[in-house]
Amino acid sequence: MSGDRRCSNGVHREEAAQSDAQLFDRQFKELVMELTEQDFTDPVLADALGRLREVLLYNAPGGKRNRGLSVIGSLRELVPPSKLTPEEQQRALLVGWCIELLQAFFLVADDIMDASQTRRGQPCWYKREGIGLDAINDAFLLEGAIYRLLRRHCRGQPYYVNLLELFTETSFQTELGQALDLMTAPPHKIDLNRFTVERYKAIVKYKTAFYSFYLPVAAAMYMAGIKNEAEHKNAKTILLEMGEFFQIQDDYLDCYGDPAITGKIGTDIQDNKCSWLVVTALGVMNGEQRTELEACYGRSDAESVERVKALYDTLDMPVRYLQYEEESYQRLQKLIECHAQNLPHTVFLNFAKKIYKRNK
Ligand code: DMA
Ligand code: MG
Ligand code: MG
Ligand code: MG
Repeated sequence: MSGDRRCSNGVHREEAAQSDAQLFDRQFKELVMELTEQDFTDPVLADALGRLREVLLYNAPGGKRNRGLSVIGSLRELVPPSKLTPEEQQRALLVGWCIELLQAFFLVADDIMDASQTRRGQPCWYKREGIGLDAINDAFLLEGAIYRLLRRHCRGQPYYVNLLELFTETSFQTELGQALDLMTAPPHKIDLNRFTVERYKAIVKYKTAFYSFYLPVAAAMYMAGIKNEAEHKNAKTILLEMGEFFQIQDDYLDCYGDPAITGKIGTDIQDNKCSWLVVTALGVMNGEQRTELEACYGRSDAESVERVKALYDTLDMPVRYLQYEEESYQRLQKLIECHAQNLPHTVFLNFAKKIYKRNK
């Protein structure tokens, strides 16, 4: 699997990654055209396809594209360059876009459910003039687009069914995770006892880690012909750990990130969310502080939100976060050592490089 390597040094790898990113961006326009002009040609659908086009253009690009680009990135680590045909590279970029579409589908819905204002530096889709809850159907359109594309481009491949099952299974896991996330945060029902470490871990594993980390690497593994369950289990162990850390960062940035950089304004405190910050803070606060938190968590007025943030500051949450980040990074390196037996470590290390110390 790892014999014939083109990327014998970091320079080639950087170059490949750069041109993959350019090809990836260029491919998007083609996909939009394909979905909106070639897939269905019945003229009575013109308005609906126009809508789909708008939804795609507004919601699919503009993110970090880490998930999408890691399909081709991982495939390059798994298959020797001489065996990777241009057609297969195109398909890997396409499968990457399918993951970005899955992400767009979840985010459009997530922003409605979380009552968020902005995403990727622009108003959330449902917040746009004249959109509102029609965005629910737009989310379904984004999801549907995934399977149109997979069918058109991958139907003849030996891994087609594996990819289909992977996408549907991962979607369901994410939906279960979102259910847990929402149920643990009922509006106006503050019960700090709900916010346990166990519940937190379950939420983030299901709502984030499977689709953001396991999905892109598993897709590349199937494309490379790696179907072996033990191999997938090993990769999953490492990737779910990364996913947990990634969501912890997301929770940290919800409160401490700069909206000009993250592109979104935090809502976790107002939404009564079981965030890493509240779970960790609960573990170190005294009774008086707990009473204070009970009085101001999960409320949308600015003063209550400020009181929660003041409490987080008193408890040195930014320092605790940095400590956690360092520990998590060390733990991950060990996991890669133990679990990435037959898989090239670079598959995981490249991913890790993109997420540790991020501010976006
Ligand atoms: C996001 O959790 C999970 C999914 C499946 C979209 P979140 O609400 O914390 O995400 P964000 O902070 O981006 O709204
Ligand atoms: Mg959200
Ligand atoms: Mg959410
Ligand atoms: Mg968040």
